[in-house]
Amino acid sequence: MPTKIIELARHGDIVVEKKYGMSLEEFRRDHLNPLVPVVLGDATAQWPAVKEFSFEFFKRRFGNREVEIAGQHFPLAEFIDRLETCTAENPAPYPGKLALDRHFPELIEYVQPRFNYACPDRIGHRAIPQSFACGAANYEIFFGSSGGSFPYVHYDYMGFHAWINQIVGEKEFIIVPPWESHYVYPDPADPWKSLVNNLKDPDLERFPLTTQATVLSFIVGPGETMFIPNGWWHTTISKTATISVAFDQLCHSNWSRFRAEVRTKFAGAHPAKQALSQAYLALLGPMLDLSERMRTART
Ligand SMILES: O=C(O)CCC(=O)C(=O)O
Ligand SMILES: [Fe+2]
Repeated sequence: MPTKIIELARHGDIVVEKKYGMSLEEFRRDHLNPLVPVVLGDATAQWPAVKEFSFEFFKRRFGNREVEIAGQHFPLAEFIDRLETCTAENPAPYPGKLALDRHFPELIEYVQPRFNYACPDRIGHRAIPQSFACGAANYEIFFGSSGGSFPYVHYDYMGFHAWINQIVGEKEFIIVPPWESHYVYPDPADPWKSLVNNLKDPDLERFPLTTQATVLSFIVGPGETMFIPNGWWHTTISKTATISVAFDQLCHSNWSRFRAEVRTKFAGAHPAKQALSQAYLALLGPMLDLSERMRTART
């Protein structure tokens, strides 16, 4: 069956599409390797989460569980009531983000299987020192209210690819390509964060170059998955109350970017330590490539 394609956004020659029934080969050729974002309409079709998760489900099963959101502690039921009743003008704090394995370990099986497009992944590999992976959480669950916007425009740290799986409600994504970083004013103190907080209505006195940026925005709905390759600037706004589950990926296609990020992260370390970590990653990359290829050949 041919891949079903729906155009979501276009700006000049940059297009964001939603695809159904895409082969792994096509994903790697057209998205993973050239670093082209895409929305997958059916990657999570097997996830029990897509059928089962709702605000009602979380209130019933975990309503009394205490969660910390934006520095405040709530029983989850109280936070959910707030999400569902607050207004777009006065949204609940966002992101209401929790590590799934720490807060809801019993729900990990609801976000399985890991679909092929996001495999292999090296983030949890035992050969990668935890300090390099910045303790990236396996799966994070995000609860949002209508109007809740991610607090800044950014790209994911350490050069990771981001996978954001929309489970309940609709979220708008606003993205800008990596080669236009100079139009979005990276924060000199945190170069993966932009100083511009509203890309759709920027402060043109402070940020005049944003008018030249290719800003693409589109909606991702329940059961759909956003793939954001490393380096793409992004932020979100929930259009309704939302639940999403996100994870990062490190593989062959972002390995060199990851090495560059490790170099920057440890720029202040002793030169011998830096040289050693770079030499280690230079050797490890091809070894992991080989072992991943052998594993694929066996399956
Ligand atoms: O789902 C969202 O609101 C965006 C999440 C995100 O970009 C991140 O956590 O890095
Ligand atoms: Fe992100």
